[in-house]
Amino acid sequence: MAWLHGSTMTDAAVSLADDSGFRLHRGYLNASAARDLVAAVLERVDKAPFYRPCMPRTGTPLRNRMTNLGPLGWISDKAGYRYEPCHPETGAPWPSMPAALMTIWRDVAGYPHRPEACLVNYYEGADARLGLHVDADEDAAEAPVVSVSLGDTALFRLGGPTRRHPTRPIKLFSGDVVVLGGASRRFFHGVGRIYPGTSGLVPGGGRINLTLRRVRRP
Ligand code: MD3
Ligand code: FE
Repeated sequence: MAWLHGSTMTDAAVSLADDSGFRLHRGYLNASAARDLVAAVLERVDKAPFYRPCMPRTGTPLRNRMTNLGPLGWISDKAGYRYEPCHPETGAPWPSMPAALMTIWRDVAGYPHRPEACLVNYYEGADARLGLHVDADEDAAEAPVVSVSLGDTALFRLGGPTRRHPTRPIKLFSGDVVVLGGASRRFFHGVGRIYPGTSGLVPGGGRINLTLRRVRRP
């Protein structure tokens, strides 16, 4: 298993040997917990539909549709990347985060303050992916990012502090929870591909990734 290369096992969480603060909780949610979480998310997506944001300056549409839950949501438009309290198309406040997500954060984040944003990324179809980037739009730089994978398997790539740093491929399965703390919080990362039809969890197929973030300094 390629993703285990150079890693150590510590009570169900996989860390990299260089201990960059990356933690993978493989199978954190069982199938029934994952199903309940998808239902809670999609119920909220009814009121805050997936939409396709645009790139700063150029206005080119991003590849994947997204929405947000919680007091703040990550958005992108011609003016830039930022966090906003309302959906850019409906103008309504983002729906609440499901209680299960707060429980996951409390259990794995190792951070004493609540997350403020849950970005819901929807990877539809065989060519869905996410280019290599860093998450740098949050002021709470000490807070980790927590990610929950639901639905089809993804080939995630974790790089390092610069774009030229080599990337490691890590398969993320439905129910996996990843914590990006410490130095890994500022590492380049992306999604190389989705394996269509590997899970029936998301209605109509595809993958939903939830990223929980603290945005403002507490
Ligand atoms: C590594 N999402 O929303 S989740 C993103 O699968 C994002 O949708 C991917 O990258 C997805 O910004 C990856 C895992 C993840 C999230 C945040 C990170 C990995 C990260 C921040 C720093 C380093
Ligand atoms: Fe990211």
